[in-house]
Amino acid sequence: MIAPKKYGYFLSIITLCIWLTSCTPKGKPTLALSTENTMALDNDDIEDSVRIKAAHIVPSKNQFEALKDEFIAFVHFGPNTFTRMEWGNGMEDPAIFNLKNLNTDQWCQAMKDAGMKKVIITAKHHDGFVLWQSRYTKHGVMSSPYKNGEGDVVKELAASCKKYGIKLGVYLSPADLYQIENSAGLYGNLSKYTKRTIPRKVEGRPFENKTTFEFEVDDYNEYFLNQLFELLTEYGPIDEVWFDGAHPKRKGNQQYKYRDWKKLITALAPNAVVFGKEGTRWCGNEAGATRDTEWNVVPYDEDPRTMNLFADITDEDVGSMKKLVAGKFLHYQPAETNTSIREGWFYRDDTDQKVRTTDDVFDIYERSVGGNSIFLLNIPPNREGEFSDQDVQVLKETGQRIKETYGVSLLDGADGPKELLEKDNKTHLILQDAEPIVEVTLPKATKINRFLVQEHVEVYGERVSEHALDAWINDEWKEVASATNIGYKRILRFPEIETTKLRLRILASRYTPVLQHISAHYFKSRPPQLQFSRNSKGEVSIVPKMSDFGWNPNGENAGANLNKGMQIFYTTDGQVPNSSSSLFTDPFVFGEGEVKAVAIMNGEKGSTATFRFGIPKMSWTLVESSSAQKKHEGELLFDENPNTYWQSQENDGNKSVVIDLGEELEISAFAYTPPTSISKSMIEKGTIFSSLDGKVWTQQDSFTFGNLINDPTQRTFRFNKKFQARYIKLQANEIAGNGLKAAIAELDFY
Ligand code: FUL
Repeated sequence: MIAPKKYGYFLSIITLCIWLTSCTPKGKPTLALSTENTMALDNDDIEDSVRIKAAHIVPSKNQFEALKDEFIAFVHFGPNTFTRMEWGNGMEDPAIFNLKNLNTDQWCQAMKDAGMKKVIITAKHHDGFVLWQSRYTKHGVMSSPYKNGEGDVVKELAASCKKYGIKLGVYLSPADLYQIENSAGLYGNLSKYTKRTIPRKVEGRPFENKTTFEFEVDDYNEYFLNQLFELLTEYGPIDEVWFDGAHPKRKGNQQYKYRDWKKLITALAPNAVVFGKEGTRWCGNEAGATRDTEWNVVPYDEDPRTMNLFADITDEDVGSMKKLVAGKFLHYQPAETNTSIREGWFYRDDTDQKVRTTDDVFDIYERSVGGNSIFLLNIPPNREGEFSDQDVQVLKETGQRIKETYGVSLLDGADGPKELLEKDNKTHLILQDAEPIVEVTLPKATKINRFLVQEHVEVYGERVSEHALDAWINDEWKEVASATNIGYKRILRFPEIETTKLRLRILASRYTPVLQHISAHYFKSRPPQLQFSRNSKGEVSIVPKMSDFGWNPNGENAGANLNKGMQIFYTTDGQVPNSSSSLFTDPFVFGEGEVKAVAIMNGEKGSTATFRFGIPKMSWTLVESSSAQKKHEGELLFDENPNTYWQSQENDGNKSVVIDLGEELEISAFAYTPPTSISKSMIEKGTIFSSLDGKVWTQQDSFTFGNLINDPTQRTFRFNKKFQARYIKLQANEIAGNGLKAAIAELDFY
């Protein structure tokens, strides 16, 4: 796409631009072009001109507000809270939403304690059940026992948000199983596109807001627009509209007229950033993983300002120069790192559903907010209409940690560029030197293990592509951390140092770097979180979770450094471990049951980690698998290695495995671990059969696991009744995403 003959022509345009636009006193310009939220690339563009354009892409006002919110909450609530499903089927009786109490003040208090600035509620999840008093459906709170059908969850939350100063956003699922499944459903009903007025008038339910719109739409788009109208006009200011791209099912080739939705949103909620469209984008996983380099300037093949359909951006590389030059448009679009505090998006129970520890949440906070993205953490309310105690505690501790660590800068009183040290981020510093350096001298020797830096993205976009931090140690500069881009915010984490001087070196940038803020911090490191594994000999190992400090500055093993002097203690009798429990030194043989472990470091105790191991698999054998791909044989589903898996052939109509447990055992539950390296073979629906002799089979139960592709984590299924079995058969009935092969990374029985 690069046309060399036009190179000279292009350069003269750039030179002209440089002359015509702002030049700083030393002569090096800060702006070569006017800044835009989206820019087209021309056939004339070469790599250098694309780089300059990329350095002039800035966030829109709404995107910049969304970035500044930094840490925001997600609330998944609805029939699934009561059915314990991840995805409903749309055919649930609304009476299932048997809510007796609702305490949205408690949600907002917990969010405030965590330092969260906004909450997004699933006003309608994929099942189509609505949490507000919509005029356009009866499938929702109006038909539930909550306040005798008069309740309105969105209204109660909006009132609490106002009281606690938290912004409100709405998740309105385009996929709608109720509208797909019921006979009068509007989704994919093949209705004609005709001119319709939004909102559609409903007898006795006038709107205070008298705005109306005319759109050429079909029944489902009209329904969707009417509901957006209600949500955006009757619940106070809405700061985010969240469009999920997931679809458990589709029908009638239903299309979404997003450009009409956008017109309505722009008019009724001008401050709302739109997720899943051109506003903000999915980070590409639901596990809280972050990219080392999260550019917010990304390429598009079409103009995102007029696009209707937005594909997920899941690649590791989202905006390198290589990616940008291959695009036709450059667009600013921040990522939201979205994950749940609990295993799953909806509340299931307080006993088996794991809750993330404070260490975990704080770690994701540092990686996401400190990695140029927005941290969207889901806290699913329980059946009492509250956040559970454990979740509240984690939110509180996370908030305290954020405040303790980032509430004060250790550069206060330091000697260095005032523009960057100022607290209120009103000033900025243009770094014009060929090798830009920012140096600060601290008032006294100070312990530091975090450094925060921000670019002035609002005005100058993101430009830095490589930087490093040095500290003055033993009379010389020593590099303590390095990373790629900065953008809105970068937090550098490194093992503790004591120093009087710091030096930030910008090693590469797309254009003149313009920084807005720097600060240094000390995080009182806690003993690490732990993780468990069991090998094929049945031996259990307990090790620090690598995701905690999985980066490798200057080739050092930062994890090992930080964990110096740590000891791990564990119990197998359900007791909470302490320094008098068994000391973990070597892997130990362990059968079925729960292991609890804790790391103790410098007299301080970390959070207790718990893992429930299933029946040991040493004497299991494979009786048969209906088929298997090469290198994915049946035995791999019980080799205690989640990275290997059984995978059936594509033309296997049976998709089943039979295992001999080696002896007759009592079974009460099973866990399915899907492979994470392939996404099209996860078993969404299946049946479990048991046998005592391998000949006579009894069907025990059928299971359904939702949302596996986006959230490929281990799923547990409890049988209605315990049973005795020596042989187990798992029959896959439906594969997620209409896949054709079945795969199992590990199977566990309890
Ligand atoms: C996914 C959905 O399918 C999940 O249920 C959840 O809402 C998550 C945030 O997005 O795509």
